[in-house]
Amino acid sequence: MSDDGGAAIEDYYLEERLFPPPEGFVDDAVVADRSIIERAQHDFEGFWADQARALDWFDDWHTVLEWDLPFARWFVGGTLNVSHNCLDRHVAAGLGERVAIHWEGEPGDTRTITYAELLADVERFANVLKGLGVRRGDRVAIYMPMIPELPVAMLACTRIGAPHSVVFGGFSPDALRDRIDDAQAKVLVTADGGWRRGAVVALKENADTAVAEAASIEHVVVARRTGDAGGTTPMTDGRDHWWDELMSKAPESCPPEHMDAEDLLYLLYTSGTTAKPKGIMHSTGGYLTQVAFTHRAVFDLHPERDVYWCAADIGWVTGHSYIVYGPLANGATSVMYEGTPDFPDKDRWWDIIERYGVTILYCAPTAIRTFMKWGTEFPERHDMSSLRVLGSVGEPINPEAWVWYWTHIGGGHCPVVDTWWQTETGAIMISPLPGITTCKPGSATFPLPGIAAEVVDDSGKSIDRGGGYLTLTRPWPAMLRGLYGDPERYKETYWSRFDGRYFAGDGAKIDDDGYFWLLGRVDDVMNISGHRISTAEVESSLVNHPSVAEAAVVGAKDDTTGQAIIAFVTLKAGQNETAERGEELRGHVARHIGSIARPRTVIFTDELPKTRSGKIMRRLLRDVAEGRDLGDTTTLADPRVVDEIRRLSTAQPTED
Ligand code: 7RM
Repeated sequence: MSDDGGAAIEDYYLEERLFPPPEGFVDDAVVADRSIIERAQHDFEGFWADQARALDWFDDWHTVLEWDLPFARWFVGGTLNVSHNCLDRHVAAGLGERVAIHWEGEPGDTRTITYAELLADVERFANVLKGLGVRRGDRVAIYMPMIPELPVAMLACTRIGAPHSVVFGGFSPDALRDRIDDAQAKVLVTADGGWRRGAVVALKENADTAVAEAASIEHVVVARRTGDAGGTTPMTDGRDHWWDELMSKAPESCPPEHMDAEDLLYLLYTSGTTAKPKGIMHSTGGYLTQVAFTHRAVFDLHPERDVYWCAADIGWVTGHSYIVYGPLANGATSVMYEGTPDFPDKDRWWDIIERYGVTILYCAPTAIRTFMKWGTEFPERHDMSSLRVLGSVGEPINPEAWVWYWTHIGGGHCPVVDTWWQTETGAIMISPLPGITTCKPGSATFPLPGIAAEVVDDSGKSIDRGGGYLTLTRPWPAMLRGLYGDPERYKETYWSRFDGRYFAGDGAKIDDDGYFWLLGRVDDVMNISGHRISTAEVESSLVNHPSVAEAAVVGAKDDTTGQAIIAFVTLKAGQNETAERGEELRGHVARHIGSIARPRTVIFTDELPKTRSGKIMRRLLRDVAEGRDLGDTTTLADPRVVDEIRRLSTAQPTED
């Protein structure tokens, strides 16, 4: 990253503007007292211990951190319970009537759930699980749509000390079976179906296929969501049980288990470089400490008055940390929405913000760019003056989308926090702090208090300016504790590339003012005639062109240059996909970054293939670009996109 377009990147960001915290934002920002930032710098263990003290512990820890690189133990000797921290203590503090979840289903049905009601459901469901033979330490698989029963199931697991493994509802039966198998889960919690763009996703049918080949499952609990709309649901006698029938028979009260701070809270599978998914292990005390702190600090959360909406799916880590555990640990009121932004129409999101008076919105750049593509007429029809803070996560946000978000959604009065973190880090690591940080659109700005991030060059030497690899140099409380059943792979994957450092897999650059810029996965770094060019950089340049809504760039094999840049581009409404436009875009990138970054081919497509979590499927695009077999596409948001991209890639490329 450093050996080529360093200067070119500077050129591109010459247009960078500074965005200080909006005037009159808040004078009572959660982190307004900068002394905590200083404390974190001088004594990071003491700082994290302060944050841990904000939780309820049954027994105090005796040691804040034991660090036997790369294995960390935080708050050693301490005991606590996550569901107690997320529910009981708020009810005990008199907040039982506060709304925990404003839930909205895709068809428009709604439910309002208070902390007292959520606690009651969680206690009952914890007893249901116990009744099915689940004991402390047993794994429970969860395969559900975005309905309130999902967080109930998760919290019930934490109450009895049974680690959960949530498998995203868009995954195939095979993917579900592999995850159940790896975790040796005893019980599967699912639903008859889920709603997606007006159609029923056959969850129970998928679950049946998976469980037929997953011998560890003894019982399946089925929540009712789609009912008859999904056809009749076959139930296997003795194995399958309706959620509501078990709940009506379950005892009301279930005291929380006293869990060790280091006990496994959950597994979350994420795909790595090999076919076998990695079971990321998260702990109890450290994880909850960091998600609760970051949720308060990064979103400037004032639980007594904020209405917070994280528009992710709980099937991904963003939902685990910032729909379920962070907000509930902080006693926040959240919106939880089952559907997609374009159903039944393009007003849905803004309508939700208006109706619930959402004050904090957290979503992905891919959503923001989609909204840009649709145009400002949709948000403009709605009163969104309740918004105070906007967040972004999942991939680098291009400056144009950042400024659009700031201007058209935030109305210029909301800080925009671009939050960098990973399934593995468990919680936000690099992000602005609202009310404090002066932002640069496209930059995640600085590591949070208590976090030590450094950019290193190829040899592992830390550099304080320029581009390289993002590493973490000290343990952090929410860090993964390992890969389930594979300690060697944990060491090898994260701790072996650079001595004594956690390597995040991301490229990053530090600018002259010390700001961190995430440049995408280093496996997305292209090598063109020996020059390293980041896919994110070229994408940023493309989406900066007024005609472009979205762009994904991949490096395809090229006999002369090693790799060639192939750009998949979605134009804004009303723009024409002509060869001239393709030429113009190639020239545009060459002007912005340098001719070395000029895409060889521009392919126009109506939509980009994305995983359900909104990440662009670069591997697939690379395959399309190189004309290879497409393999498994089950994590695609819309599989038809593949066909379209395949067709277009042969029909319309503009070549030199
Ligand atoms: C939270 C999440 C992790 C990868 C990570 C990055 C990319 C996430 C940002 C980002 C630039 C951001 N977990 N990423 N957030 N890149 N700026 N603010 O997405 O495990 O699913 O993905 O996502 O490449 O390594 S994840």
